[in-house]
Amino acid sequence: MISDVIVTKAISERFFEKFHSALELDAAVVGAGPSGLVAACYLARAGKRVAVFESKLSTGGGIWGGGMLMNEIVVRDDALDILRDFGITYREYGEGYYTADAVHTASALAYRATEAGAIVINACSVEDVLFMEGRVAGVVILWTPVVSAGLHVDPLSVAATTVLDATGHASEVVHVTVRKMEVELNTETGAIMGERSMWAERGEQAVIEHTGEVFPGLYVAGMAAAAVHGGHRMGPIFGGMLISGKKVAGQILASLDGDDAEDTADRDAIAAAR
Ligand code: 48F
Repeated sequence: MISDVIVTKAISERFFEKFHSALELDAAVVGAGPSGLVAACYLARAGKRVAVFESKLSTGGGIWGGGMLMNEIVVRDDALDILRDFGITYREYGEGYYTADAVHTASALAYRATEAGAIVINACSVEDVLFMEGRVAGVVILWTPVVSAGLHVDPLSVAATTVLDATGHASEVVHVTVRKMEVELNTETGAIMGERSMWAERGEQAVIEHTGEVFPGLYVAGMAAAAVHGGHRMGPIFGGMLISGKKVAGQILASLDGDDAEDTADRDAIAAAR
């Protein structure tokens, strides 16, 4: 006999266990696209308390549809070590180009991040940041259906030593921080520079180069790094996103652990941050 009430109790108790352990974090990752999931995985593997807040029901961001709904993605050889680390199968296309199935890739990234201990809270939008003592100190969250329905409901807060904006083109966390707190960012102009048109070669470089802290406590990775620093977009080539996620994990680990980072954290991720 199945008790409907036990099913309800099991779900609610287990969910709130998870939710409570996501309230005081070393890193709050906003957005479960490729850069956010890779960052979350390396942070969790290094033993950090990390949760990913994803506004959609599904993780994976822009991976699923590959290019123009053809569900394959392209990576160059510089990101193959990350594919291998996540157990993602890929095939050589020729001259340093490789392809991977988009559904397989999106699934593997979520699987590895959660396997490592990252908590994913999905259907949950970050709509603001906690801002204290001149730094970003956490995120303000609300269920996405509440936001979409326009219900007048107050959000709740999560404290985090570091916050990663991995929200892709929209770079929503940086936007809300600049809009509400009028902060100066660590960009060439001090402001959000906006994304430029497609140029894969430059875009891939810019994403990696600009990955990092843009304001005390607030980091950018993936397409958000390009959008905040004025980089080009690059379409369905994903190596830069993966490398950016690993790089930012190393930077966050170095900032959390200071001089002990090399001893306590994932050496490989720290090396990627250099
Ligand atoms: O866009 P997305 O996949 O970010 P990414 O890691 O990768 C970019 C590529 O997918 C692609 C590309 C490759 O060349 O350009 O676009 O930079 O994933 C961003 C995730 O953030 C979620 C959104 O639903 C998506 O899954 N997101 C956006 N805003 C919020 C959010 C928010 N305010 N709160 C929570 N999640």
